[in-house]
Amino acid sequence: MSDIEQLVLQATTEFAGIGDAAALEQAKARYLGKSGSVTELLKSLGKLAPEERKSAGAAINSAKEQIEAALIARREGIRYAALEAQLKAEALDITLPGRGLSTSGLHPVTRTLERIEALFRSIGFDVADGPEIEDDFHNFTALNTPENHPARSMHDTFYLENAPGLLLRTHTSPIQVRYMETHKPPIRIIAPGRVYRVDSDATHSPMFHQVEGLWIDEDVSFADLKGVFTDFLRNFFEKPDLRTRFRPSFFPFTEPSAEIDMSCVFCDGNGCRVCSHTGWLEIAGSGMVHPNVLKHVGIDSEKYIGFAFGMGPDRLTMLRYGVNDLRLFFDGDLRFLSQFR
Ligand code: 2NM
Repeated sequence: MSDIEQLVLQATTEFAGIGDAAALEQAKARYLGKSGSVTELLKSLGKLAPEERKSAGAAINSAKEQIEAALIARREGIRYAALEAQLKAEALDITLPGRGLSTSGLHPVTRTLERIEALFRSIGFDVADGPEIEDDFHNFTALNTPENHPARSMHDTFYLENAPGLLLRTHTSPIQVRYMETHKPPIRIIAPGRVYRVDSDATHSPMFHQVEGLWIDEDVSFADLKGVFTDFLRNFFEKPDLRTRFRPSFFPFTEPSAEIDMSCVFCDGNGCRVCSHTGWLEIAGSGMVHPNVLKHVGIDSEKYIGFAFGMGPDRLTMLRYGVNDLRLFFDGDLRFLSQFR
């Protein structure tokens, strides 16, 4: 290797090892500065014989160019490394954690409603629906509820402020009224849905659910009511030995009327805290549809008769899953709801 090639190798190797801009400029001065090695070589050309000057000059210029190129490349390298370091130091994390995938599930009350619907469909009942904003006729008058009945007061019923005669239905019976207005017997339906009453404490929510049932035909009896409802409860709670009892009661829309109790599903009727040591749980209201109701919907009350019942699927859900506070169903707290996935 010639001295010039040696010099080029030395310069490029030295440059490559420098990581600091000031140090690089000092190294540059040693090769390309006023008294740098390359400058000294160029000055020495004058001492050479004229015939040698041309080739030696070309070799030195070539070496100078190579060293300058290495210098420029290294400057770029240092500048780029400094920029990289700055970007890294000033970097902002503009990302957010992903939302992730979670499993969804049906609300426990929805599961109960679907279970009730499936059981009644299996014995030939249809599932009917209707509006949550009702009129006075379908919610009260058609159901034989007198003008002065307390349920009609503003203390018990939500009336719409700017729509006289309209209210939030207080039961799902108006669904059945509408169904009877538009269908001829035999009628076999259940009417599930949301209902609203002015009531709010540990055991009452202003919105809750109801499922009512209705069977109208030429010879439907109270015995049919007892059989259908007892069978339903035994299937719903998966307790073949569950017992029911029917206590005389009063509703404007049924005559006779009865409260339905079932043997406690926690102690099988032996008495426990859930049933207040009685062995029984109140579970539904029921009765034979009042002839006045049939008259209001244009069904011949001399020819047709039937039973109706009404129950609270929210309470059924509490009993089935062992939940002790009704409000948990309507708070929307996932810590509670996700236990039903
Ligand atoms: C209940 C209790 C007893 C009932 C009556 C009717 C209708 F529309 F046929 F007259 N629907 N639901 C009824 C009867 C509801 O809920 C405690």
